[in-house]
Amino acid sequence: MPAAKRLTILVTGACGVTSRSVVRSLKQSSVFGDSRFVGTDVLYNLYGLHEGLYDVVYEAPWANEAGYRDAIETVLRRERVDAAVVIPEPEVVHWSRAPFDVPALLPPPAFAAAALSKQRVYELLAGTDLVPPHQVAAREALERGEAAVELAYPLWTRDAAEGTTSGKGSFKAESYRQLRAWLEVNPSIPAFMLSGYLPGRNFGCFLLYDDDRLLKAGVTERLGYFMSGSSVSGVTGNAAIGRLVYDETVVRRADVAVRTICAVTGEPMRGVVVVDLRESQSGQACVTEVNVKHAATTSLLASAGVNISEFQLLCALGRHDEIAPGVQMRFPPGNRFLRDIDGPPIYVKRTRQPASANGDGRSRTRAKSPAPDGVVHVGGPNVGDRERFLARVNDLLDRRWLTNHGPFVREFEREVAALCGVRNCVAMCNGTVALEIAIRALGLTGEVIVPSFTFVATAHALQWQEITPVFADVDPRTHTIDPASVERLITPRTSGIIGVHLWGRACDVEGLQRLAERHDLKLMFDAAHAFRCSHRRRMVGGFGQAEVLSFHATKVLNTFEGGAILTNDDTLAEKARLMSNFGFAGVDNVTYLGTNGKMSEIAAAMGLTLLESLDEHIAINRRNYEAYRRALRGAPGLHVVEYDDRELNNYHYVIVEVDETGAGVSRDQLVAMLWDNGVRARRYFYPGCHRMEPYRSYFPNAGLVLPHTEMLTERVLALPTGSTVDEAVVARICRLIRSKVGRGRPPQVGVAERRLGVAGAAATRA
Ligand code: T4K
Repeated sequence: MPAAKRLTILVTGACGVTSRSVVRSLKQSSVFGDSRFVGTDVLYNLYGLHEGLYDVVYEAPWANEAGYRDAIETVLRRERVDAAVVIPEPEVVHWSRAPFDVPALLPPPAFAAAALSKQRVYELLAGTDLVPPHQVAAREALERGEAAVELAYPLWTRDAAEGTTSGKGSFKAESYRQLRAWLEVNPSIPAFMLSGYLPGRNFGCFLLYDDDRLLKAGVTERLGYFMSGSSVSGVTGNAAIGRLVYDETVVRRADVAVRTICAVTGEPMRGVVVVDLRESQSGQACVTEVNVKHAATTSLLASAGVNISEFQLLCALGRHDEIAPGVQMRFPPGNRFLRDIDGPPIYVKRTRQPASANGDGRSRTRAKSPAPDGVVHVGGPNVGDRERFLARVNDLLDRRWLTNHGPFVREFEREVAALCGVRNCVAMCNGTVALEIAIRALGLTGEVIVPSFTFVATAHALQWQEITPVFADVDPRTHTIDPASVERLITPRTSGIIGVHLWGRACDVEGLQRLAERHDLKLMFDAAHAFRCSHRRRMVGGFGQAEVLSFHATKVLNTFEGGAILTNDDTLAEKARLMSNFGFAGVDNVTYLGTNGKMSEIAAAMGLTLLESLDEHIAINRRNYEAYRRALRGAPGLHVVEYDDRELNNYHYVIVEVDETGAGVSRDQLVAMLWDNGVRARRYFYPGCHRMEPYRSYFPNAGLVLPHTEMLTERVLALPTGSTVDEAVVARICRLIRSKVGRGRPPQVGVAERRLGVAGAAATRA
């Protein structure tokens, strides 16, 4: 096969920050990485060449000067250029009006010209809610007096001149006095763009179009942002810390803004644009400007695995089929970046490494143990980075948007959906309400089959709606619902099955699915324990018609209280969302019987913060689980229930089965001893739902058909783990356990007999 031709790529404005960011991206590309890079620039400042990114750079006049076309044409000819990336804006406008004979994907001419002026963009978007209230005011008018200002304070001022960067003349004026002072220190600005101050989050939305189709979209969010004057190179601008995210609402609004402008100019859209947006007081993302080129953050996207410069060139060359499918740019969660004014931006894949991996002791989310009172719990909550959580709390207080599907909840839903590989995540106030709403939205009625060996919420969520939970037995090996037991319980009144992925281990999903199909039943899962777990290499979240998570304080990821419905069914998701908000489908329009199941902003702030250290917490869980396994190996009568290491697990529950015959001590005696020593081990899920009210009264004989549940509820012990437990605590707990097992009085009856005995006793009690 002949070797692929080495391409020559022209990048204009070569010395500029953005052009260099594009070349850095292209050098990371598997398609264009070994290309020759040719630059053109006015070369008034050579600083930008110090990185040695280009093979050759030519001097060229400014784009509005007479010699510009000749200079570019000479370079194109001499270097046999295969494709071009055009930057900055004046050159984009020139190329787009009068294209050169080389492939380059540029925005259409009237669009490019309009975008050059903030004033024009605001005029074109006026009448929509995409821009805040605004006015352009001449310096003299403002100097004459307060009456020239039509807007309420605080307001945002910028230089209204065409083509200036957003930073120039930017200032938040709280009063006319402050505005006057700002005029004094900016004598060179003749007219100011005044607009309503947008206090919320700050985004740059990257959009790539071709043939009027949106091909790629992604968002940079600036978390800290400050004007920094100028760098050694003479470049003026700002520095930012931020992160790469995919924010559906922001993308939608940016796209609508672009389409609105195109509707006026009458051009089909193409090229790369970066729309800057900021959120208003009510969390509405508003456009602050539209850039018709890449941004200095372009190479950060490439570092995160999304090379938009590569996609743009592939479009220019007509090689669309080589572009990865899907509009949404996916970035690793918890990423961070630092973009200095002019240095190469720095991309940080995760905010922190798992404590076990770096061991440098600097992580603020390290295990702190034992707990302050010396008592250790099964569900000691993970807390995460306080400063980041408190910064979010400050944000939401500043925004004064505390609940009702606010920006943190929306972001949390997106991150959870992406992590679970599912189309929809509807966040809720807790797992139980999420179960209730999922059950209702799915239309379950009559009888629904559930395991008895689960937290009682699984059953209550049904009974609360007067649907009868019918208890199935579990597989004694996996502790999850046994499809054979389910099948025996199906009656004409059965409408569905709820499997529970107990301890984060997925049910026999396929067995249940077959049953559901055969008997035309709905299938959903209580995945309260199974966030970030997989089954047959597919993430839990997309199985059945819906899956439900819990983010209770004691869970691997907590939002204090919280839960979510995950589903690939958009209609079901929409229905569940309406039901969680009283059935409101818009102001004053109630379309369903609903309840209040909404997650609050502060809960989502906690969830987002903890997502940033999720890997760390899972690593801690795994370390504790391994430590328990090692320390209890060979202990008579004890069996640590194992995780399947071929799957993704959150290792959140350390479960031990105590066989009294071998251990010489009962599970309950062990628990009593541990509690006496400050170890709050738990008998999850004793005594089984069927032995709790109201079910015990409704189904007095249920135990007869639940032999494995009866056996496990007598044997199972959950041991403390999580970030409040370290290896020393695990060692102490295991020493306590070992001091007791294998020494006690031999029990009177064997396991098999005892098991029957318990079932028999249940029947007798009944
Ligand atoms: N489905 C399943 C399979 C579930 O396991 C759950 C909840 C649900 C559905 C319902 O989801 P949510 O509606 O809860 O979101 C705890 C939790 O309250 C419950 O969420 C969880 N399952 C269950 C397995 O454990 P309890 O009755 O054991 O809670 P409690 O208060 O005894 O706390 C557990 C341990 O955690 C204690 O040793 C104390 C410690 N703890 C607890 C809290 C709240 C702390 O150290 N700090 C804390 O802030 O149910």
